[in-house]
Amino acid sequence: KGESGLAEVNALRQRVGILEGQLQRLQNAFSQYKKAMLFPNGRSVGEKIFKTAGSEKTFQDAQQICTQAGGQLPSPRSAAENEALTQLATAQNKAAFLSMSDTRKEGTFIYPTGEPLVYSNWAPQEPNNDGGSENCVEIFPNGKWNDKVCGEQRLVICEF
Ligand code: 289
Ligand code: CA
Repeated sequence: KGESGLAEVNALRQRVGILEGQLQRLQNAFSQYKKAMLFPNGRSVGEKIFKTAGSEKTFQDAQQICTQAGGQLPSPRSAAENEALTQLATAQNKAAFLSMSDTRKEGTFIYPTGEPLVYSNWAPQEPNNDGGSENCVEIFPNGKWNDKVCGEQRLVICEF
């Protein structure tokens, strides 16, 4: 009994050693994969990833592109997330659409989930609903936000 117990412990030790090696190789491969995946048009913030393909589309088309890719339009919920989007917009020198809109109730911007904003970075005097028909939100290369007509074409950035 004592000897067979020792053999079992040794067998388990060997299996743990093998698993540790496999985990290490997986971690190395994942870290390499992340770097390659984010180069040059992606940014990661916490568990979020933002990525742009560089093209410009209307809000509706941009929404569809992101959804089809398994993501969604970007919902920056903190200064750090806004900064990551700013870097992508700056690199492309283009304003990009965010996910939020006030189509349901003028003046109340919500996420696609229906939740009201927990963070905002409006440019001075914005949102102003210019011409009475600005229900979408663009982020400028300087990181500030403007409400904008949804039918305009803006840089597509998706959030994953
Ligand atoms: O069509 C008006 C827009 O292009 C923008 O014009 C001005 O920059 C400001 O009035 C903005 O609020 C507006 O979205
Ligand atoms: Ca505006």
